[in-house]
Amino acid sequence: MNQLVMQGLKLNTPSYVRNAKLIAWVADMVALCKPDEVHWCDGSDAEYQRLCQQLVETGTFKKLNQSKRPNSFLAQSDPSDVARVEDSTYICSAQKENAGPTNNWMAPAEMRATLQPLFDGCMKGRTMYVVPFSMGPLGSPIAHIGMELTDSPYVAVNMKIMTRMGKAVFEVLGTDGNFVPCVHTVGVPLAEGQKDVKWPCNKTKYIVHYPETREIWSFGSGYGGNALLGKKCFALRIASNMGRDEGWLAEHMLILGVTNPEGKKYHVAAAFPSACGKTNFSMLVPPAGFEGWKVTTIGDDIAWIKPAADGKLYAINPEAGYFGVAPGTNLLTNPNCMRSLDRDTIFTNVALTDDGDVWWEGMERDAPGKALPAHLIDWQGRDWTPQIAKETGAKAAHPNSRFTVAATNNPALDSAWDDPKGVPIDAFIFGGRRSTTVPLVTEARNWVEGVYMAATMGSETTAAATGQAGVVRRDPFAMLPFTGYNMSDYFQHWLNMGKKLAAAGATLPRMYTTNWFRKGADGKFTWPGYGENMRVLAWIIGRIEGKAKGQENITGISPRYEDLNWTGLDFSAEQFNTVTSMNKADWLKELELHTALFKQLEHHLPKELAETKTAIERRLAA
Ligand code: SAT
Ligand code: MN
Repeated sequence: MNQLVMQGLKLNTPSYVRNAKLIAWVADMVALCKPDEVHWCDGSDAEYQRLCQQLVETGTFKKLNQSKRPNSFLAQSDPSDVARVEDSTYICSAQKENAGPTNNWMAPAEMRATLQPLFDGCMKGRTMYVVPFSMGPLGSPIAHIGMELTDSPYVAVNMKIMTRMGKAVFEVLGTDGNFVPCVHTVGVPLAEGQKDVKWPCNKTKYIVHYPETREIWSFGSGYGGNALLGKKCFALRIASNMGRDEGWLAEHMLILGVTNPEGKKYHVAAAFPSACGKTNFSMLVPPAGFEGWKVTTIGDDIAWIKPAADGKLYAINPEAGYFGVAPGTNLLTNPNCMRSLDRDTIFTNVALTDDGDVWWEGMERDAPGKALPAHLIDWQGRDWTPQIAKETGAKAAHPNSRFTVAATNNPALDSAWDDPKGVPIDAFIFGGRRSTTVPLVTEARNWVEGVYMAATMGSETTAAATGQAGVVRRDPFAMLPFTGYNMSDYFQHWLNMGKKLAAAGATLPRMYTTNWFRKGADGKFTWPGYGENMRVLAWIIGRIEGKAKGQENITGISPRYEDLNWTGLDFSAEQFNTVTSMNKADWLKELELHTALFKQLEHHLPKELAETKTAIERRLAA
C-alpha cells in the first residue's frame, strides 16, 4: 500500500468492506493496472443512473425516446467487437490434459508472462470499477460470490442488471469469505488529455481462466460474455470446475416451470447452444389447444444444479437478468420478452429509429405486411433504408445484437426464481440446431443413454461467436465453448452424478433431445417452433406422468403423430414425418461423426459411451 500512496493512488475502500484478502487483491491490481481512480460499486439505482448518464456524455450510450422506451439506452460497439472470441479463450490449467482437446491451453506461467505486460498500465487515464456480485440468490447454499475489476462503465451497468450486484455482497462476503477474482480491461489506456472513443477495445484479446486458482483475466473486448465475467467465464467455465470438485453441475441451460391443467407443476432444464432460442423457450406462451397450461421462467441461459438431502437435483439461475439475442424477437415469437423490453433495457448493436426507438430484423413480423421502417441508423451508425438493404443485404441490427434486461421485467417470471434453495428438476432437454437427421424429440431410456445423446449433440453454429455461422459442429451438452476442463472428464462427472443419485434411491430426471430446426425440401423450417414447442413439452410432461405414449427407435423413444396434441395447429402427418423421420444413410453418417468425436476425446472417454454407440449401431444394422 505504501507504494500506492507514493504513487498518489487511493483505493477509496468503503468502510463496510472488511475482507482483507479482497482489499489486498484490489491494491495489487491497482498497482498493476494503474487506473486514475478507483470506484467501488454499491449497486444503487442512483449509481446506475449516474453511470448511464456518464455513458451518454462520453457517447457510448444513446438515451432512447423516454416516452417510447423509458429508462433505456442503446450502445453500438466497435464493428470488430461483436461476439465471443472462442479462438482467444483459454483454459490455463496446470496440466494440458486437464483442459482437454476442446479448449485452447497455455501453461499458466507462460500465460501470466504474456498477460503481465498487457495489464501493466492498461487502465491509465480510466477509472477502475470494483464490481461485487453474487451468482445466485444472496447467501443461497448454491450461490457464489465474484469480484470484477473493470475499466468499462458499460460493463459495470450491465453487471448491475445481470447479477445481484452491490453493497449487500460485502455483507455475505464478511471478513474472510471467498470470491472469484475477475479482472477485465478494454485494453486501451488513455494518455494525458487523450479523448476516448465511444467503444474502446483492443485488437489483441485474451479471455483467460486459471481453473486451479479460480481466476479470470479478460483483455481487449467490451462485449457480452468476453467482458461480463459473471456469465460464461465464471458461471460456466470456472463453475464447471467447482462443480466437478464439489459434486454439482454448472450448465448452459434455461430453467422453466410448467404447470398442467390439473395444477401440477414440473421443472425442466434445457440446454441449447447460444442463439438457439433458450430465452424464447424459457418464456413460452402455450398456444391454442393448451388452455390451462402455464410456463414460467426461472432462468434463460445458465443453471447451477446441486443434489439436496431429498435426493433430488435442485437448480438455481445464477444470473439476475437476460442478455438475449434481439433479431427475430417479436410479439409472436416471444411476447413475454417483448414486454420485458418495454423499459429499463440496455440495447447493444440494434438499429436506431428516427424517433429514438430501437429496431431489429424480425421485429415487424408480428403484423404480416407491416412496412419496414423507411429510415434507420444501423448498428454501425450508418444510414439504412429498405432500398439499401435490398441492394447490399446490409442488416440494420447485427445478427448477434443483444438486450440486457432484469429478470424482474419478465411478466412470466416464476415466483421461485429467486428462491435460495432452487427448484427440483424433473427433466433435462438437450437441443441442437440441425436441418436434417435428428428428430423433433427423443426420450432416453436411461441416464447413460441421455448422457450419450447430450455428449454427441451436434449443432449448426450461430452469430453468438465470431467465425462462420451455419457449420455443423459437435457441441456436447451445448457446452463446447464453456466446459472449463477436459470434456471426457465432464461426461464422466455426469455419469457419476447419475450413479450416485440412483444409489441413494433417487428418481433421476428424465432426459430428452429436441430439434426444432429440421428443414423440408423447400429449405424452410418445417416445425413452427416458438409457442408450438409446447406440444413437445406437454408430451414430455405426459411421459413423466406415465400417460403419454411413444415408440422405440434406434436412439430412444419418440412420439408417433397420434401421441402429440394437435388441437389448434394445422400440421399434417406428412409434415410430422419430415421433422421426425430417421433415415439409415443419414444415421450411418451421423454415427461416423460420433466416432470422430469419440476419437478426439478418447483420453478418459467413459466406456459407457462407446458401449451405447455400439448398441445404437447394432439397432441401426438390424
Ligand atoms: O457469451 S454471450 O453472453 O456473449 C453470448 C452467448 O454465447 O450466449
Ligand atoms: Mn448462452
